Amino acid sequence: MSAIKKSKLLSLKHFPKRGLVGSFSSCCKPSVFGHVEQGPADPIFGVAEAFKADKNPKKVMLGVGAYRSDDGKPYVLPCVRKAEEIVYKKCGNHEYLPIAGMPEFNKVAVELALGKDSCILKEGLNMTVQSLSGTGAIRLGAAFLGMFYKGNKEAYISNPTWGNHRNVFLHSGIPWKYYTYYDPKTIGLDFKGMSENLCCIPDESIVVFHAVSHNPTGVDPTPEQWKAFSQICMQKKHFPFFDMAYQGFASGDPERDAKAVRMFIDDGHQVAVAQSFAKNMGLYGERIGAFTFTCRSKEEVAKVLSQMKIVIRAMYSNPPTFGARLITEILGNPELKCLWLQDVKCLADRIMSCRQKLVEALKKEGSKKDWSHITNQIGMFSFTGLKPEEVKKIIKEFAVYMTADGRISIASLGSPNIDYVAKAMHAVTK
Ligand code: KET
Repeated sequence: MSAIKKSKLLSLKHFPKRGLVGSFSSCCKPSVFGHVEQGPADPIFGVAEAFKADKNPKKVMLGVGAYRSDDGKPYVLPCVRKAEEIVYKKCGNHEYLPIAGMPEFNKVAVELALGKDSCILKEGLNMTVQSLSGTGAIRLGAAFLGMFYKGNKEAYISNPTWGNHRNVFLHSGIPWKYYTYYDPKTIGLDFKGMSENLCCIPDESIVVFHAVSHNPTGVDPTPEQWKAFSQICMQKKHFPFFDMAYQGFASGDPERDAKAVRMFIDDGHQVAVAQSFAKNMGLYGERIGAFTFTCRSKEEVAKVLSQMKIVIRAMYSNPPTFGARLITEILGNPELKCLWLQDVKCLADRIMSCRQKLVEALKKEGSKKDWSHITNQIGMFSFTGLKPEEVKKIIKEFAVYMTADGRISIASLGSPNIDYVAKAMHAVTK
């Protein structure tokens, strides 16, 4: 028998018989994925899945941080609508972008973060690339540090933090550890604990800071406290890694919200800055962001960029165009930029007024608890202080969905649901 015939016989004999009603699940060859275990649902997007499945007509979704208009609908910023028209009229092509992204976009993005007058930008000491929104920016920075960082290759993240920080650093080959951040007793920053922690972790550690609007607590350091952290990081030679997902969202003023990042740079630190345009431009699904390392020389910028391009090429080759075109129009055109500044101020103001309204509604319901932290906190979220069993109860009995740590997206509150949410919060906390 020829070799070909022999191998044909072998393959036929070993091929599972699937009659007309047979299926791949009854196949006799064990699956290569047989050992894979069920993973836990994402602590944030998992809430959205549970919400979708709930049949309660009164259900309210406060889990994912996405801005809603007062009537609870997704909201497209007026400046974005105008930019869309301009982009469509320009009738651009669908060619690949360069690996590092659209150069015009990278320029306006980093200018927004560091300030147009930044010495770093004037001297060309920034390595900036376009990224897949804020998550993608952090991922690029982490991947680069995983390969090239010579200091203590551990990421110190705040306790608590945005749940995905752990994943992103771990998947980039960088183990993470917590530093003290939040004090549940004062519902504020544990300044002493955090300072002590930053002093006693190994020198040259990577320290991840929320540049503004700390997620999930809504508690930001004061300028004096930032100064103290900057000094500690300088003494300890830590590498500050800023996650800047909410520039403009906290105060309504993007310049003011960039103060911490700019202070660290002015103090002489080399930093990483991961920017997202999901929230401050309402471009969640467009996945548009930017990542910057500040360097010490132009030669260093060129070398770091060359390696970053290799990282990007291996991950996703090059980024998408649409979001970059929109942002370039908005930030690069003085008229549209002015409109955006008004838009982002409106978002921030509505969030602040929702905080107020929620506290008033809780009082109206008869709650005697002190809810002043809701109005003191800043940004998209409020860390309500609801305990895990209260969160379970509010979801089960009222279909008010939030993350298990009691975080609510204030930006999802509005006229149709605010009284109902207050009633539910009072019922589970009295
Ligand atoms: N950093 C922080 C602190 C953050 O809250 C988010 C998103 C991101 C980065 C990433 O955003 P991106 O969409 O990749 O630009 N937070 C909301 C959504 C999410 O979990 O992805 C949230 O906390 O609900």
